Amino acid sequence: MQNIKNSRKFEKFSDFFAAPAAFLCVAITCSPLPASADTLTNSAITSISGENIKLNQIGFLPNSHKLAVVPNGVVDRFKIVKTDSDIVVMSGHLTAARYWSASEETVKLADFSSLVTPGKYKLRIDGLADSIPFVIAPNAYKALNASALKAFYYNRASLSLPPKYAGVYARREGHPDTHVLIHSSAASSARPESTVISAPKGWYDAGDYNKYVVNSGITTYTLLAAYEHFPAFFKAQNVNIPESGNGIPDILNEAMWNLEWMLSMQDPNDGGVYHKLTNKNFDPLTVMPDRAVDERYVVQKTTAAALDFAAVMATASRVLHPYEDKLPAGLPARMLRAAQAAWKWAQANPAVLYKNPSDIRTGSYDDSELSDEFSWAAAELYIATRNDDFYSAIKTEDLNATVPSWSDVGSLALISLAQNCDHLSARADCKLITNRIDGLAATLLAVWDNSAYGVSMQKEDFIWGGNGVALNQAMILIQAYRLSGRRDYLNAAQSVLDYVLGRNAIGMSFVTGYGYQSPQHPHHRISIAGGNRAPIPGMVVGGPQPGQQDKAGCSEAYPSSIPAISYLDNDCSYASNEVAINWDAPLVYVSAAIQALTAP
Ligand SMILES: [Ca+2]
Ligand SMILES: [Ca+2]
Repeated sequence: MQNIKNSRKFEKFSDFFAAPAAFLCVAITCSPLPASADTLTNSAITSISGENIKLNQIGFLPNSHKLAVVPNGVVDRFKIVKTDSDIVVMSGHLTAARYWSASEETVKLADFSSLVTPGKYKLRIDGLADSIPFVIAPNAYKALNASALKAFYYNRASLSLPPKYAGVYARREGHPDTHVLIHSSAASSARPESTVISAPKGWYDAGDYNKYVVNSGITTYTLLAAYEHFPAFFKAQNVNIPESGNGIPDILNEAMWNLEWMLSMQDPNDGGVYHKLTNKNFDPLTVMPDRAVDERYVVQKTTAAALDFAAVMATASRVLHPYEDKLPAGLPARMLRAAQAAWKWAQANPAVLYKNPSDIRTGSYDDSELSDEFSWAAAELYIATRNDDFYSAIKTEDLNATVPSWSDVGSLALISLAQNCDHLSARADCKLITNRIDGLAATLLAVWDNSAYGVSMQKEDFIWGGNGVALNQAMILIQAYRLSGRRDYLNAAQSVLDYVLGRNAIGMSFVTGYGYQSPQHPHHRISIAGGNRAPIPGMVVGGPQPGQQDKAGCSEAYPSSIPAISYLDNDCSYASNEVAINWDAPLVYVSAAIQALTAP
């Protein structure tokens, strides 16, 4: 399933190292950074983390499940004190010490779920420093959620960002992408090599400025699903983007920014979809979008791109339908027709796999297992059309639930089918669909229940983009909770959010701008090139993983090779500290879900 081979980052930056000019840029930006008084160095974080109490640094909802990780010691009790008065508001027993192989630590857990009164508190253990202050608040995750969504706006291509919306992150337009060349790998008789097409908008994918259909597919889907599952939450949200107040929820406006680009990635002559829109090489790390002016290309039509496109367009036609009168005329219907044309192309071209042409050195997102993409596209087309031929094409009997990733999208079919089971034809086996989701969630729950850190992630989940793995585990747990109402599923999902926000072996929040300690130097060109300001907030970094594929280009050493500690807050570290849209989208989903589903 998910492993390092499947990580496009690995593929991508292997190529990165093969490009001498780009490598030089890495070397330059990896020179030692000036010490900053208000940021802890990575080594400092690690040196204190072992003795520290670790918990979600953003805080909790009153009815959240609430856990903290406590270093092993002789004490077996904890207290919670109010920060303003030092009054003890509760005390409790720590769990027995247990070993977590991912961090090679033995720790205890403090469960303070019964504390539900809003306020500001610290967790106290005799003989240890108090925990950082944390809040219990009814809207604990609303700002985080809005920021995670706003991060997409900050990463929009083809748009200038004025101070009115972007504040200190205002910048000039980058990548109009109105003059994009058909690469030789994508040439056809109707569109020969070097034909000019226009394909503006979309989001920059990650640390780089390229746009990839496959990865933006799952990303856009995750945003659309967040709205489909929690419409009231998002209808009430205003994230201060140009489309705020236009009668369409901002999350749908944000999804539209990429959907409009994706539509332009389809060849109208045959329904095929280009795999990516890209430079030939990565831009230097220190170049802002408006100064990154390399020629842009669309490269090779692939089966995976056609199927992801079909799935996302069919989903969008469904989710956007209620706003049809506020959208360009006929857009949902146009999206469904585009989805069907892409599906038809994939039927005729069922095994066209992506491989970077020799002159293209950017991310590849290559995937050789496409049965899950066929199932997902078929499922979304079935929901949109209720045509039983599409249901047959899902092959639900062979479709096992797995934790979603850009290359493993089968569970997205199950999620959409479960969501829409009330509106399907008699062919749909909703019981089987529910059981598949529940079966996977039960496996994750068992891990959570037995975990020393109280999380569903295990040592093997610490791969490139492990925070994305974690948040997609939470996506599955949340589906199981929505289907079964079993509270443990929501608690386990809360624990994933806790992990990403600070209850981890490093003791830091992995979301830029959120938490007492958060990434200061993400591998993200706009944040790096933007100069002396905090990184763009609301972005999830990949997180610790032992591969350290970037260490040859980093002047700072990783503090450890232990999976859950192998992390470097340095912009050279694309293997642990890059950001990506497909890790941000599940943070949008999960933080909204927990805010919306946890009883007030
Ligand atoms: Ca809006
Ligand atoms: Ca696949």
